[in-house]
Amino acid sequence: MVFYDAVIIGAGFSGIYQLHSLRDKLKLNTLVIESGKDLGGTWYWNRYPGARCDSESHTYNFTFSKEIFENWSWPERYSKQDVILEYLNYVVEKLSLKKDMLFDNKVIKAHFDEKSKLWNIKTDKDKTFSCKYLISAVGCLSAANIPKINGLNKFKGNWYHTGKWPHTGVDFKNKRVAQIGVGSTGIQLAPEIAKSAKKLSIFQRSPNFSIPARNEIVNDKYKKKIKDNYQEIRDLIKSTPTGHAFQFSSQSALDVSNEDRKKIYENGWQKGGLGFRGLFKDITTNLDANKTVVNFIKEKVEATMQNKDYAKVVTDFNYPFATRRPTLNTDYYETFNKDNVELIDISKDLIKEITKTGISTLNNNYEFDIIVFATGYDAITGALLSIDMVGKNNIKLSELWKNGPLTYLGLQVPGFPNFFTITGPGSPSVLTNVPMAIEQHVEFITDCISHMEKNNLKTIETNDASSLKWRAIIDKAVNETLIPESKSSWLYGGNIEGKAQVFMPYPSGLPKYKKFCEDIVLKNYEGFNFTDN
Ligand code: NA7
Repeated sequence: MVFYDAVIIGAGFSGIYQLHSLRDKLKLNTLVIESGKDLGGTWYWNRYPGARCDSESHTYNFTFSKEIFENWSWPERYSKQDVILEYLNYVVEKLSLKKDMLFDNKVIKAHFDEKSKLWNIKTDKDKTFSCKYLISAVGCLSAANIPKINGLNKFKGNWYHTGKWPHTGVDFKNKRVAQIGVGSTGIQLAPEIAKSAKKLSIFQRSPNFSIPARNEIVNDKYKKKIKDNYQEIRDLIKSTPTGHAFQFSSQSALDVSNEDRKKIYENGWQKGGLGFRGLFKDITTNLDANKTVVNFIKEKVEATMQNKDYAKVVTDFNYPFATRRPTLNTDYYETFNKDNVELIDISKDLIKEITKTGISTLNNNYEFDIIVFATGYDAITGALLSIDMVGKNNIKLSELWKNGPLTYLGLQVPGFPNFFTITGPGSPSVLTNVPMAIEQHVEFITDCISHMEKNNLKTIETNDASSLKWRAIIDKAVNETLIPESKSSWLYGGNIEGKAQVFMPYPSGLPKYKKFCEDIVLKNYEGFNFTDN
């Protein structure tokens, strides 16, 4: 068994910055263990055609180093998967991090030893390690959700999940393709499959709101402006609730005339991007305000789609706008105007089973060569719970979280000393431009470990009271919004059969969260307990 001061699970954005911080700032002997054959996390796995980030490129990167920021240029408004992967490799190379990463090893077990106060870790390749600090950087959207549909094992064609896309790519040319799922991923993917498939059949269970991305190649002048404004950009994206470079309007959607409101929505629609949801302050808190945007989007989509039956299905919204993560698209609605694309409403005609040759619904039998699952993830807790994690007094994480995750600040779990979670449940994570949440968490964890090392402290652990208090703060805050109108979303665990329905991320924005953390540190890490032997 090899000893490290710290072990980090995962080599995506979180693992990369955490390794740099612990190894280069605190001089701790640190190892990253990664299940993929290389670094990148989400951007290593999600190689499906059309995979692109919804955050604008210059905001979806690290900001901790001016030099790293300024020496990189993003070619498009939103970055493609392969470019983000190239960027992460650039950062890792610049900081010489790869030598401290172990790939192709999935952590399958992590048990806390109460005598030694160390974590004992085992991987699927039978490698064992022990460490003082264990940090989860497993990501919120990494445990693929492959729906349990009867008969998948009988299917004679090929099937894929978007989050585990083959590195060799998939050839759709002249193929009959089924795509199940129309979340962010499915909406990016469908226009790409439709370009070459003989036929694309899109299976929709719930409609999704989607705003035009308006992606574009950026020119040198724009690139220079980004580089010249490092500090301003950093300050801005660290100060907005979502970690994006847009502010929410201070105006109510109900305080303007119908005409003015339409103009504002139209401008937002033409501009494209996630900023659309910030056009009025009460879109996510007032149902009447929300209805104005729903009606606008319906009109836009109906005007785009030639098949009016399809238009009805994709706009049959059964939850308010932005109560799930809004998606961005490039020609998604236009794709339904192609002759080789059909829409199947499986909320009415339920999938019965997968057969040798395709998919049977209650009313129809369809034949396919390829089935693509764009069915999302066991989000936020799935990856962590796939590890056999045991804390003090033999508490299993799966047992402790049976009725929903319990953490303090999304950073620590009661009964799991010296174990930290980056973007764990209870963090602002997926409700923000995620790298901004990651930078905050990594810096908090690094400062905390530095404090422990300086003061010869052995363990840090949160307690039940603090985590219950944190849960109550989250519940109260989310209940003041319209988000509970969509409990079937993955934010509530509603997409996974049998998963406890609990709202998982912290919903009140990054600056408020950061202030919480700072106050806690000033009060000598209130809510955490340290031991020194
Ligand atoms: P999402 O957003 O979870 O979307 C998954 C889609 O798959 C959604 O349309 C689901 O319908 C559908 N789905 C899931 N399970 C089934 C079953 N069993 N049958 C039919 N349809 C199903 O995942 P994405 O990968 O698109 O995006 C995840 C995040 O990645 C995204 O928010 C960004 O943060 C990046 P449902 O709506 O549940 O009825």
